[in-house]
Formats: sequence, structure tokens, C-alpha cells
Amino acid sequence: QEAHAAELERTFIAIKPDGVQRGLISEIISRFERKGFKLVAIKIVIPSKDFAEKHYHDLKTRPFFDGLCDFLSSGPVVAMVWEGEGVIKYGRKLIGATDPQKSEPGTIRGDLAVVVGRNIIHGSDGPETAKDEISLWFKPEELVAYTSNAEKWIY
Ligand code: RTP
Repeated sequence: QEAHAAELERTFIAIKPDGVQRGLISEIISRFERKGFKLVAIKIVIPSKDFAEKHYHDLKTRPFFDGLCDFLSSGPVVAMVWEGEGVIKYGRKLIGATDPQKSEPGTIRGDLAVVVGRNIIHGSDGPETAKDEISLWFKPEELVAYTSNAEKWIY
């Protein structure tokens, strides 16, 4: 079990400026933590517009791109890397559908958000984007590998 800990999946999760301003940092972190995922990197930053555009480069052609990047760079963002079996896909499940009007109750967006432009959280949508986003937001040395005793009862 110890041996496979090093191979565990990682995803990038960000609490957007609306989530931070609304005081939802601990609420969001606790949902990932209670599920059994492990926090391996965290920081609070105000991204520049240029950085926001890099983060959302896939959406460059969408009409909401400019407003979205203005929004992401409008205030502090809590950037995190979470680790655990299936964390990319299940993290998206915890987050809920992009549009909070369509997210199920019980999900972060379903419980805590109302409109798509203010949906409080971001999560990588697949293994490739997870890798890219983690390396955009964090230096390798900012990720902490550690063993938690609880893990052997979870994974
Ligand atoms: P995220 O990347 O933030 O986790 O969101 P997502 O994958 O669920 O959704 P995506 O399609 O990648 O869109 C990224 C973010 O753009 C904003 N958005 N606004 N019609 C709109 O105004 C619109 N559509 C999307 C949302 O903040 C969404 O999270």
C-alpha cells in the first residue's frame, strides 16, 4: 500500500474569487477532505489577467472568455492540488455541473451557487488538463508528498 501511494492521481482545484469573498474556503476544503482525498498543495493568489488567460486558454474562442478571465483575476483565488484514487473524476462530481442551475443538490455548486458566471470553484476535467494546470499554478517543490495514517483505511 505504501508503494502505490506515490502513483496516486492528482487534480487541480481552485476556489474562484466569488467563493473566497463569500467565505466558502473551509466549506469547500472540508468536502474534499472528508471524502478522503489528500491536500498536497495550497496557496492563495491574485492571478493576473494574463495568467487567467493562460489557465483558460482552451476557451479562447468562447464569447464569455474575456469576462471569465476578468473575473478570475478580480481577487484572491485559492489554488490547490488534491490527491487520491479517482480524484479527477470524483472531484468533478463533488463540484457538480458547470451551470449551478443544473448541478444536483449535494454538490458544491448545487448547494452553494446560482449562476454559471459565479460558480465558485474550478476542477480539472481530465488527466491531461490536471497535469497542465498543476504545472501552470505550482512549482514541483510546492507539492508535498506525505503519508497520512488514515489513507490505508481509505485506499
Ligand atoms: P471549470 O473549468 O471552471 O471547472 O468549469 P467547467 O469545466 O465546468 O466549465 P467550462 O466549460 O470549462 O467553463 C469554464 C468556466 O467558464 C464559465 N462559463 N461561463 N455561458 C457562460 O457564461 C459560461 N459558460 C462557462 C464558468 O465559470 C465555467 O466554470
